[in-house]
Formats: sequence, structure tokens, C-alpha cells
Amino acid sequence: MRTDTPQTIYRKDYTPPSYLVDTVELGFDLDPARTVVANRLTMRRNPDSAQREIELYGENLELVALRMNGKTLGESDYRIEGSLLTIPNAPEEATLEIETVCAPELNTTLNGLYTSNGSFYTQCEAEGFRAITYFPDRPDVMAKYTVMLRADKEKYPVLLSNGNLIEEGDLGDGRHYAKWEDPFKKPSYLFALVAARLVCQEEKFKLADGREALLQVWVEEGNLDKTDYAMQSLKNSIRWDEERWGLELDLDRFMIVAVGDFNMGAMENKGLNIFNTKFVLANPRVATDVDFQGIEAVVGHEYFHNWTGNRVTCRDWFQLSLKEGLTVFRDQEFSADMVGTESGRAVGRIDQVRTLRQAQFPEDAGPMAHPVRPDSFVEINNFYTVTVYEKGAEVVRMYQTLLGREGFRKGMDLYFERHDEQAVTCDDFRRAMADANGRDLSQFEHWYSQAGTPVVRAETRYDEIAKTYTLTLFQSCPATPGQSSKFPFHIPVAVGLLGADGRDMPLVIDGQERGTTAVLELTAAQQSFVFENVQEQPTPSILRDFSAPVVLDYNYGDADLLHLFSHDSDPVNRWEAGQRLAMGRLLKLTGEVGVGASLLLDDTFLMAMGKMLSDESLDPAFREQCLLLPSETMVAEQIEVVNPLSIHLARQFVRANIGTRLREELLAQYHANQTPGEYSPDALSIGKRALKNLCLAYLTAAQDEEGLRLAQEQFDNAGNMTDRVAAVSALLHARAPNVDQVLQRFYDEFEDEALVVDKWFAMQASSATTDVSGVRALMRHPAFNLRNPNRARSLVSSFCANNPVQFHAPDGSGYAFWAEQVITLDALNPQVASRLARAMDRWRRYTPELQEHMKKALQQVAGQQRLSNDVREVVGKALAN
Ligand code: B3K
Ligand code: ZN
Repeated sequence: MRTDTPQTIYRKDYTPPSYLVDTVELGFDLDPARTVVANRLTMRRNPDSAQREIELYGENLELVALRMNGKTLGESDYRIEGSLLTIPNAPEEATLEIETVCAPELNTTLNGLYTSNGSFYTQCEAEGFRAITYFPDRPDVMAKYTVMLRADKEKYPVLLSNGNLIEEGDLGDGRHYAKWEDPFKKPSYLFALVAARLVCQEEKFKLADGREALLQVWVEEGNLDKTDYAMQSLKNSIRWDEERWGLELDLDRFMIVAVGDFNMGAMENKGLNIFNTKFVLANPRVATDVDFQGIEAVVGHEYFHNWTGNRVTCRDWFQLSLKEGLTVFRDQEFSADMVGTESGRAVGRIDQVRTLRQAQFPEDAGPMAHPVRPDSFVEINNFYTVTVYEKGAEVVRMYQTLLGREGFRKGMDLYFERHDEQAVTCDDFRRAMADANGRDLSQFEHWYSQAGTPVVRAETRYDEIAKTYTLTLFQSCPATPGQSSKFPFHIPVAVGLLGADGRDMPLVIDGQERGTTAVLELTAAQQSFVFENVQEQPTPSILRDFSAPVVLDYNYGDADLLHLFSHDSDPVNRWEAGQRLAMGRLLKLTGEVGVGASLLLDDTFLMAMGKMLSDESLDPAFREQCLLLPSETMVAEQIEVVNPLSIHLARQFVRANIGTRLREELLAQYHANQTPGEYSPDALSIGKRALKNLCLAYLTAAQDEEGLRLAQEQFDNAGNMTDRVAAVSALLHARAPNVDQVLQRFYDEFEDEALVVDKWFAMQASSATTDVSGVRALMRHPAFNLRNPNRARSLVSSFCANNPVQFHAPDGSGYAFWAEQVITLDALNPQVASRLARAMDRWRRYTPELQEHMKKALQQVAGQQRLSNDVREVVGKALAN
């Protein structure tokens, strides 16, 4: 917690470390109140640095002893300024011995070494290692670690750290020890330890080269009935990385540990991944389909980091997307390959597009906008963003789109060949892609250096006589903080042309046959592409498979969209046509709600939706995606002056209309998509449940009696959490008369399952039926606990981010609540507080009255004397001009 003005760190100021570390030996005497850490590190001067001082970072540590080459250093031999400890005039080679003390049980930040439910866990990325011991805590210092853990045997029977267990035994005094050695050099952010009372599911797994690895999933007692899916996902990940990329597990042992108090999803510590329980624990009774999918993706993601992140790491934190964008891309491809069908792949792709529009585009247009490779930050933890992760993954995907799968693989191979066990930059990655393919990718750099979502405007012209179709593309990019004008990007635009019969036309450009989807390369501000031999006026399908993270501006008429919605061979653009049809209606109705006209929804739209709903030649999962309306947030992003209530009413009106006017089709599909028998999280069953439950949601939105009865029946008889949650939220959103009883029964049945209780809070917090006082009442519930990040997010963040109508209550009470919670949370856990603070990012887009209240709330937070750098950066940027 600081009171001084936070310091901005710039990418351009990077200098290499003054000293390199070869080995680190850590000794821990673990005690919740007073843990003693002995750290012995061998260092040598870095030939690439002119500096002669040793620089170590440490935070919230009591320094007990400091020796260099056997000699105790006195206060005049070193300086401590803030978190920086400097030893001037250090010799060429130095062995440092550092003893410090910390208090894990008082550490509510969950950064560094902390306790959760009485056991010890660590989180070091990005800069948590300095809260454990003094160290050159920066990712370009890679060293070999040996770790000795000592702790009470009864309380902490399991002692884990990175790499291989080389020794364990009794210390005689009720304590025991374990010694771990990590054979690979690693940056300090990948260090981890666990000392806990845990049990594990384990298995020997044969690797491609014939070696056997021991795989373990560690959980608290009572949770061994929820580890199968994580274990299966881990095995699938290992196999997939071997098969798709030729990358093998480099350790004899790989562990996953689940912990209930955790700031994010999971952490890729070398050989010892630590996970939020949310991304490990699952069985049909307690986890939804979305939870199962999340586990597969996150287990994959952390495992894939072993190569993209750990073996090849980041030179500095500005390069974060080097590992995160790439690893998200890899986990997306993994999930797609696990589904295995083209249609399944498209459904996954649609989810990705949704995330970009729902969260990344708004970020890119708001006060926290930053390039995929940021130029500056105050607090690096604020930059684990959808831009660095999801837009970063899009940037990686564009290489694959431009170079083809094979070319991309060649680039990956060269990247590992060049940079194994190094700390490198995004430029190094781009260079590997370019060199492996003999391509000039210099313009591609702008995807890393420029913030903002590019807009690609399209114009088309059909020449009936010449039989040519000309597509002219214009690109531009809005100004973002610190970047007023932009250079053109290198944008792959995948295009197809549909004939009147709905079929793809063969494409010919410059006399060259280009199949039925051509990847056009837009590199200038304006560029024309001429398709030849076009026998009739086509309907263009532009940006197929969402080939670039841009906004496509093309003046589609309803007729074009209906044609694409019925026929486009590209499922993503087929879905997109439906989204455009729906968005047009939502925007128009939102305007009309405001003027109080009586609302109408046209038959054309409803018929198109009805036809899609009942088209049994299509996967249920795909139909569900097509029937789902753009969210209130997405609609808000299209509007100059946002009034959340009008958007909500318009969207509710459309939902209810679908429910009423497609009633028979919805009921039919509800019954046709049941998944009787044993629960299975396979893609087909997941799709059926999703479609069936969307039908239920529409029917109940229309207050349909049969729909409400079915929801109640589904709640009573559900054999899995997906159906149960869907039933509860349908009843909740429809304000069904007995919903309180239903919620109580749900709670009573699952009160011992923390992750289900989170769902219980989250469902209520994000329902428009829950206002601020309702949320305050829920905060007084005995199960509520602001210190547990999952719980805090389930109630407080869900309300502020997912309940726009109530959060934006006209009297400003939602914002006052927000300010209060940000301030309280900040004193406990700045990372969680800072995420919550971002709920106010888009405040300048609301009506003047709402803006006034929002500004006041922001100023109230910004005016706090004591505020973390995390929150100060977020609210400071929100208020800046
Ligand atoms: N690398 C971690 C995120 C660390 C966040 C630090 N505030 C999880 C992941 O992306 O895999
Ligand atoms: Zn990651």
C-alpha cells in the first residue's frame, strides 16, 4: 500500500540485468506467523551490462542477515530504497546468502507466500517472488533452483516444489522435510511451493519418447471425486502437444494443485501448476458444461506454457503477450481439436469472437487501451488483460492464416530452435515466423505496437459487362490514449462470394484460381481486389472465420444478411449474419423504448430465427449460438449515449417476443434436445443442453406457463448442474413466484460445495431482479466472504459487471456501492480490487446524469490517501482526459 505517486515504467528504458544468477538454493522453515527463508545464490557479472551494482528486489520482508562471499554486509555495504536493495562495487563473482522472515498468514494479497485454509501456497507471477526473498526478480534472470522445505508433519504432510523430489525425511521434532530440484533454468516468477494437507489422484503416463511421467492432481480431502476430468485433460494436453507441435514433457513429474483462494485462474509454475479450484474440480453434480470446458482449456493452457512461457520466456513484462497470446492460441486450438468436428471448431471460434466483442473491443476503446505489447505500465498486474491474452491470440492466429498451418509450424520450430532456455521478445517471435517462411513481416509489427480496434470498411461494385466484382477495403484505427494517429496494419481478410443459389462461387483474382475462400492481404489504407469471371451479382461473405480482430463496416441490407444466414458455407459468417440482423433490431428498439413508442418485432427476423432453430441438419451447438442475441454490453458499444435501461428493455422485449411467437418450435426443440442417461461433457451433449436451455430461457422470458412449468420440473429432476443452473436462472429472470423457495433448496443442497455456492451468489447478483439493496443483503449472508476472490467476484464483481440495469440505477447507488467495495477490497487484495475497478472504464459513454454519478464515485476512490498502485492506475486513467 503506497501513499506516494506511482511510478510509470517504460518499455524503452529496458536495460539488461547487471548480474546473472546461476544457482539458487532456498531453505524454508514454514510457519504461518513467521516463515524463515534462507536464500543462497551464486551470481556473476553480466558481460552485456555496464553496471557494477547488484540489484535485488524485496517487499514486506524482514531482512535478518545478508552475506556476500562469506562476509556479513553491514548497513554501509548496501542501500535499500523502496523495494530495491543495491550492493555497489560488487565483485565479478558473488555468492550471496540472505535470510529473511515473512508472515504468510497475514498476507491477504495472495501474492507471494500465503496461507489458504491453513496451508501454504505461492503465487509469484509477475513480481511475487520478491515478497518471499530478495532476488533480481525479473524474467530475464534465469537460474537453477534447489528447494528445501521444512514444516510440521501433522499439519503439512505434503511438501511440494518445482521439478523432482530428490530427498525427504523426518526431522525428529514433529517436523519433516522435502528437497526438490528443478533441472531447468527458470525465471523467479515460475517458482512455487505448496505445504498442505492434500490428497492426490495420480497416474503414470507414457510419453512419445517412451519415458514415463508421474502425473498428479492434488486436492483437499473430500474432493477426490472431482479430479477425473482435470487428469484426463492433462493427459490429452500432453498428447496433443506431442502430436501437433512435437513438444514433449521435459520432466519426470507433473503436478496440479487446487487451491480455494487464488487471484486468477491458474499458474504455470514449472512442474507444479497451481490452480484455482474452479478450474480443477468437476463432476456432473456440481459443475456445468461451461465449467468442464473451462477445465479442459485452462489445464491445457497451463500445460502448454511449459514450452511457450517456461522453456522460452519473456525478456521483460512488456513482452507478456509473447507467452500469453501464443498460449491462448494454443489452448484454443487444443479445445477445437478435442471437439474434432468442423462445426465444433466453428462454435469455439464464435465464442472467441464473442469474447473479443464483449470485452476486448471495449477495452481497446477505453481509458486502459494498450497495445498487445504495452509501452508503459504502473502496475504490471493490471496488464493481464483481454488485449494481451485474447487479442494477442488473434495476432498469433493471423500468422497462421497468412502462412498456412505448415508455414506456421515451421516458424514455431525455428522459434524453439533459436530460443530454447532464453528470455526473448515479441520481435524474436515475429522474426522466427518471417525467417522460417522467407516472408517480410515487418508491417505486422503494428499489431504489437498500436492499440485500438481497426475498422475495415468495405465497398463493392459488380460490373455486369466485364463480369468482375470489385471489393475495395479501407482501413482506419481510432485514436487511443497516447496514440493519435496510426499506421496501416497488415490485415488478412478472408473472403467468399455467394451466388443467388447460396453456393460459393469459384474465386479468380489476377487470373489465379483461389478456391472458394481467398485470404486477401490488406496492407494499405485503401486497396481494391478484383474478382474475375463473376457470372452474377454475388453476396459477399467478408472476414470469414473472423480472420482479423477488426470491426467490419459494410452496408449489408437485410436481404444479403438473410441470404448469408441461410447459406454461408463459413459457419462463423453465417452466425455473424444472424447477429447483424439481431443487432439492427436491438438498436432500433432501444431508440424506440426511449421515446415510449409501442414496440414491434418484424416477422422476417422471427421467421429467420425460427428456421434456424428448427433446422435439424445443423448441430444444436451451432443453432444455439445463432439464436443467442448480442449481449447488452455489445449493444451498448454500438451506441453514442448509453442508457442501460433502454437496452435492457429492448433486449427483453425481443427475448419475450421470440418466446411467444416461436413458442411451438421452442417447445419442440426443448423436448428434442434432452440428454437422458449418464451425463457426458462431449460436444454434442453440451450443444443439446445449451440449445434446450436457451429454448427454456426464451419461453420463460415470455412468461409462458408451460415454459415455467418445464423450468420447475427441470429444477426438480435435473441430473446435472448445467440443467439445474439453467432452470434456476430461468425462474429467477422470469420472477417466478416460488423462486425464493427454489433458491433456498438449491443452497441447502449445495452449501458444502464452495464452487456451487459461488454460482448461487453469481446468479442472483447478475439478475436484473436483484438491486443494490439485494446485493447488500446477500453480502450479509453467512457464506459471504470478501477475502476469498471467487466469492468476492461471484457477488460483487458479478453485480457490477453483469447486471447493467441495477448497477446503473439512476440514483447512482450502484456506483456508490462500487466505490465502497473497491476501497474495502483494495486494503485486502489490490489485484482483485483493481479488476473490480475496471467496471467503470466506459463511464464517459453513459447519459450525462449517470456520468455525473460515476465521476463522483471514481473521484471518491481516487481521493483515497492509501491506495494500491493497481487501483490508482485504473481509476487515474479512467479520470484522465
Ligand atoms: N500466467 C498466469 C497469470 C499470472 C497473473 C499475475 N497477476 C496464468 C496464465 O496466464 O496462465
Ligand atoms: Zn497464460
